[in-house]
Amino acid sequence: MYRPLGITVSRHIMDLQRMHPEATGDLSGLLNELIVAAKTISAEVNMAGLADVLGMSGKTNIQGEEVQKLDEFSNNTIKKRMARCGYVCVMTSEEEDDIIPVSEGYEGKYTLAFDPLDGSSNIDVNVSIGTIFSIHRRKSDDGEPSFGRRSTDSGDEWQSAGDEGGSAEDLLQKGSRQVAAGYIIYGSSTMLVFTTGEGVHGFTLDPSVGEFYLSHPDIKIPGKSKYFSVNEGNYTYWDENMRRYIDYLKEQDLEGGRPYSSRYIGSLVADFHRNLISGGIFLYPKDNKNPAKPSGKLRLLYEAAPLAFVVEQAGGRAITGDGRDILEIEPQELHQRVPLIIGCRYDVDEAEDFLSGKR
Ligand code: AHM
Ligand code: MG
Repeated sequence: MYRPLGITVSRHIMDLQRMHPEATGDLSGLLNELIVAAKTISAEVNMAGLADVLGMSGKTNIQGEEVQKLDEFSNNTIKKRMARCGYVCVMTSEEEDDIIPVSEGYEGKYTLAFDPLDGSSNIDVNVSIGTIFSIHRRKSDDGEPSFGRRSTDSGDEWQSAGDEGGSAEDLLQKGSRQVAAGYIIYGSSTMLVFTTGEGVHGFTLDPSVGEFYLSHPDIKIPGKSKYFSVNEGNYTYWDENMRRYIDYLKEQDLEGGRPYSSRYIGSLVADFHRNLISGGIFLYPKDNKNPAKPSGKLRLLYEAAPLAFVVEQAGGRAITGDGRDILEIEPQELHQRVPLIIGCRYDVDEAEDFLSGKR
């Protein structure tokens, strides 16, 4: 069978590291461990229709072992692998209430926030789902530069780390301080898309050899699109500006490229990935559906910030629609929700004008 002599993701990571002679290799190590976890999850996702993985947890499989739901399985896989990898000091997961400490003696200099399996309502219906991750340096680290460190970081507030575990404070850092972020989409093929602040690169898993190969180097999102992704069922809960914007996208203006087409999968990674590659704007705005969730549904640390880092590195933009850039938000709590408007720069700018009442 033909096998391309492609660039594997490990080689790509080593190449990035080589561009930074000061790098210790910890970020490379961390990414490689995460990739192993992703491959494990991918294998399980692909077996979902065959093995007795679907359905409620607490069931037993043919060997009498307890079967976990896929989102639990994904959470546990990442947690266990990363807790003893030696590169992270603390983690947080969308699936857990509190911070996840790492094993004693394995404290590293990075923090990891992850959504182990986003779009879990789509698991049982064979729709693409994904893992999202976000990596920061711990606040208490010495701040020595390594590859992936963003050039805007001054490093001023960084102090000596010692070998203690990290805290929630280490995780509550704004998105502009991420050193790496990305996602794995379990779709018609499994793809890893990530950035370390030097462009966005996509890798496709060849399941027969268990390797991710570089398939989408230096991804750039189109400047403008003709697609919008939003749950229009929430129209009645939106404010007037948001309604006017969506009405505007649906009006006929052939020269201006309207009406836009609608594409909404209801699985953030799938919607985002589609828009990243083919162009589009995704919106999960604030709404008044649930008074307990005035900022919409999506989470800053696990969903909005990592995808914002990816989209900005690809030339796009991510905002809240109330005057803030996603990457500039100082998180107050681990599970904080934010409105998310993300995608092609022209479209996000235009949405911003509507949502701020300028148009
Ligand atoms: P989850 O983290 O519980 O899976 O929920 C997040 C998902 C996103 O993938 C998706 O964009 C959104 O929820 C869809 O929500 P809705 O069904 O309200 O449109
Ligand atoms: Mg999620």
